[in-house]
Amino acid sequence: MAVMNVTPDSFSDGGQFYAGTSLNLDSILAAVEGALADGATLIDIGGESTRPGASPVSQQEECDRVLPVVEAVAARFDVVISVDTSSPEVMRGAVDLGAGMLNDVRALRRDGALAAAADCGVPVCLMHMQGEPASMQQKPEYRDIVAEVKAFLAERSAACREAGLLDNHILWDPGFGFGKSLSHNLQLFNALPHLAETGYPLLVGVSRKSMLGAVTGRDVDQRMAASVTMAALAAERGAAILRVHDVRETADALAMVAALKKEKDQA
Ligand code: 7PJ
Repeated sequence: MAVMNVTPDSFSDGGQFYAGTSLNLDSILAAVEGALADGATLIDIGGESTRPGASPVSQQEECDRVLPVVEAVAARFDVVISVDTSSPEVMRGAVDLGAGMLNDVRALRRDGALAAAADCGVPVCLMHMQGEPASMQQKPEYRDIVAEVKAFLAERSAACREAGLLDNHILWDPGFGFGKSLSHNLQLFNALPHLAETGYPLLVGVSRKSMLGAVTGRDVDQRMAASVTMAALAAERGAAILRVHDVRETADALAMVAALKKEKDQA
């Protein structure tokens, strides 16, 4: 899954598709074309920065950013488009225009989001986050991070089924970096095989995140090796989808993981 942020302020790639404050559609289409050539099979389009400390955007602003991009990408490419949003209006608008998946860092907890997702009828990624982006990294606390994340995702999955979503349209994401210390993130990562046992496909997003900077001491533009390594390890531990910035390098790493698995399965 290739990340396409259509925000002026995302943490690793903010503003890359902007000329001043106006969005440049051609530069986005070129980036999508590149990501597909590099091996992406899903494109995740987001219009709200959820970096630590970010403030929320209005639904109107988010619609204005995201919907023209979804429309243009859907018209031009045969690829599954995921929209990274918590906003029911963006969900409905994007799926109307051809999006095939919803990715919500708030796990459909906003008013109207569960109903919107059920009406959309597409797969949904439920992500765990403690708190809100504006304050989530201030003092994250858990008694048992793995048990709490798992219980949260199970509760949200039950809410989804009650709202009418199909069980096989639900994906889980532990939400690396969202209200978690380095130790919390590492514990969760080590627990991926345990989470995978639940049967929900796992989506993992660690690409360029600060947990990698905390371990390696590298700035955000120097975290590719750590990102690719973690993507390969996540795949080995049962992740089904990797949400990444460095598509080509990650695709090579995943090809190696897949080759090892295939050889083993044949033995
Ligand atoms: C994630 C996400 C993630 C899912 C972002 C960033 C911050 N959606 N949206 N999982 N992260 N499902 O790209 O680092 O980890 S935005």
